[in-house]
Amino acid sequence: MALGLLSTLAGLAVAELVVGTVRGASSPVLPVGQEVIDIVPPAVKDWAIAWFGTADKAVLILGTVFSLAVIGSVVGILAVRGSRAYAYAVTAVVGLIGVWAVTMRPDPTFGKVLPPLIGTLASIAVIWWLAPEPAVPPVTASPATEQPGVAGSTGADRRGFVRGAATVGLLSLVVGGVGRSLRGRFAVDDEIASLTIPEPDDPVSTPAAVPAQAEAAVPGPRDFEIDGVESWVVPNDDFYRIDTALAVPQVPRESWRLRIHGMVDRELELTFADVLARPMIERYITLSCVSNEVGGGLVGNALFQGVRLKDLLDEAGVQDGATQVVSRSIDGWDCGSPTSVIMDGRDAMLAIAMNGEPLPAEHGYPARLVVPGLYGYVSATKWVTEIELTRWEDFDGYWIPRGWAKEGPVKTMARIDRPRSGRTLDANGDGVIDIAGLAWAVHRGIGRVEVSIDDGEWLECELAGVPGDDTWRQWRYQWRDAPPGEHTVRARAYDRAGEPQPAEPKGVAPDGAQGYHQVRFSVE
Ligand SMILES: Nc1nc2c(c(=O)[nH]1)N[C@H]1C(S)=C(S)[C@@H](COP(=O)(O)O)O[C@H]1N2
Ligand SMILES: [Mo]
Repeated sequence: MALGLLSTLAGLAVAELVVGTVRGASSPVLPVGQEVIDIVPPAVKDWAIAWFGTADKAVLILGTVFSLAVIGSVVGILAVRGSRAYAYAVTAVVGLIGVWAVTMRPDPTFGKVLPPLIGTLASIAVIWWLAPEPAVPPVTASPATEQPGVAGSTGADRRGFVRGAATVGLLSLVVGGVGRSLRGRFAVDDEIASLTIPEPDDPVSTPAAVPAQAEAAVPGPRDFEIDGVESWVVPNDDFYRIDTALAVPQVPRESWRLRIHGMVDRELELTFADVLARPMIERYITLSCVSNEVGGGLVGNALFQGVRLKDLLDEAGVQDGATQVVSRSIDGWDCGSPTSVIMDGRDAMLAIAMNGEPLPAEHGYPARLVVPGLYGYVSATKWVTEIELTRWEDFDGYWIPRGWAKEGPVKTMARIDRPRSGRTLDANGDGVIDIAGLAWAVHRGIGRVEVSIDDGEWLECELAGVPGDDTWRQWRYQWRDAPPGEHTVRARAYDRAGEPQPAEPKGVAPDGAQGYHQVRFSVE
């Protein structure tokens, strides 16, 4: 068993070394896990997200490593029992799965196949070196006879094995460590830190430049700054992250290109410098995930800067009948949005900055799409490299065959941040309890929020200011003379047109959760 684990370790370590020398290659564990993500039925994935939340990736990687360890142990037992041929065969099959997974990823290159290939060879070499010779000379036709009975192999000598094992173990750690540190060369952290974002031509601070937004703007503080309520702007480090990428794609901006093609009059290909040289807008936009449960945290508001998608598409010349804008990322993920939505004048953009900084790698560096009013899964492609104009019926994005709706407008929703469920609150000195949270109806705007305490009448809440209709809005209700004991509170929002959020409770699939957020709490 120890032998098998060692051969697995050595294989992974050598693979890691290869990863450190080939740009774009990844540890074999990742493509395999990635294939698992793409192949498992949607129900399993929903279950994983529900159980592990954003730790689902770590769990999957651990699971893959654990499976490798189990298989490794079996290989070790096989090898020690004298069935070396089986040990080699199982190792080779595992290696082939690794190679296969790489070839299934977008843009497979020869270099990317090397880590699982060379890693497998290393595993096999370790078995060959450390596995004992069969005690009984093999009968002809036994699998073992197919193996070269090399004189140098260590044989059954226990001390020899321990020495060999220690050598392999140590070497693996060193080799793996060197690979890890070499790999750091390919990370984009440094170039992100050194990127200066030009001033936007149409900044958010001069509403005059934003007629549509200015009309919907409401003056006043955007943040009531109430304890326990999420801040109106979510800092980049706290912003929720959802994607199918097991390892964050590291895309150097020098190599990045955006190709706009399909049903257009002129194909465009932009470099990052081309994007920087274009007129840019700056807007607060609330991004939300279709997998967000009622009351959940997969939603956030940030200041995005970038080039209007409409400008780019107008330049390319959208042809009649091109009803779908398909966008693809460097890691093969894709989605489709209605052309009519992208072109209707809203601030859909190719974003390169978030909250005044270059896009963080996790949020799509060097460039991503953001479309106010659509859930991320049908619009917000990170690490975007391709935009294709096509017909609505001719293509379905990544999540559509997996059971999600093809159109994904963001549903109106109110979330209670304070009190938290199960919390006990003290009334303020003046006997007031703040009930507060956030509400969003992205691109329609929030017009009203109400709460109902202990199933009582609906009470109108105070609303914070907003720059326009594309962001969430803080709200609060100051509850006076709250009696001690157990209470419940529910909240509901209306968009600016007066449309209330849907009341009937529904889960996240296929088109987003709905229903009123309710919180139980007590007052002392
Ligand atoms: N390349 C890529 N882009 C993607 C996704 C993805 O899986 N891959 N997920 C989308 C989904 S479902 C959401 S909700 C948003 C989340 O963006 P964020 O991680 O910056 O918050 O990104 C979208 N863009
Ligand atoms: Mo999402």
